[in-house]
Amino acid sequence: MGCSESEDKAAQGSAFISRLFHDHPETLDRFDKFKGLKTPDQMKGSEDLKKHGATVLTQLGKILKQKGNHESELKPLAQTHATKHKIPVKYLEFISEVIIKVIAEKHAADFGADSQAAMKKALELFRNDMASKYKEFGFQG
Ligand code: BLA
Repeated sequence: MGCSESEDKAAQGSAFISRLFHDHPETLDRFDKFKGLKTPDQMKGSEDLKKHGATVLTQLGKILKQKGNHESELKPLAQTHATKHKIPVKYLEFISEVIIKVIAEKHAADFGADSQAAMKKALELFRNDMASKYKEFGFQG
């Protein structure tokens, strides 16, 4: 209530990321800057995690809005994720599952089977295209 759109984004984005760390703790190892976060409370209180959450949601929103026509957004993202962050495709699968799970829990009434299926499909397309770009950057993912 009374939250600005950017605050919502930070809160929702960081909810996805902390759920990812909770369900798949090995993903935390990819983040030098979040390695020190040990408890759910520490994660909730981290301004840096909120910032990252907002970054992730902003970028994901941009990509999904392109409905597959996302080459110009995807390429630089695939490049950093392949060559710098080294994020396996498996982890992209994990975050996709988490996104659907968290939305389903928080917004059950507005996220029925059809919406879930549509979101799942959009994230699959995102992931498949990331995976093929990874290969262009020499990362098997
Ligand atoms: C950084 N991740 C970023 C950035 C963006 C995204 C825009 C900053 C710019 C860049 O480095 O390219 C985007 N991150 C996303 C999107 C998703 C996401 C769209 O999670 C979800 C669909 N990146 C992943 C996954 C992990 C990940 C699954 O996609 C971890 C398991 C890690 N992203 C990751 C790391 C950084 C990053 C380690 C660098 C963080 C930093 O040090 O600032």
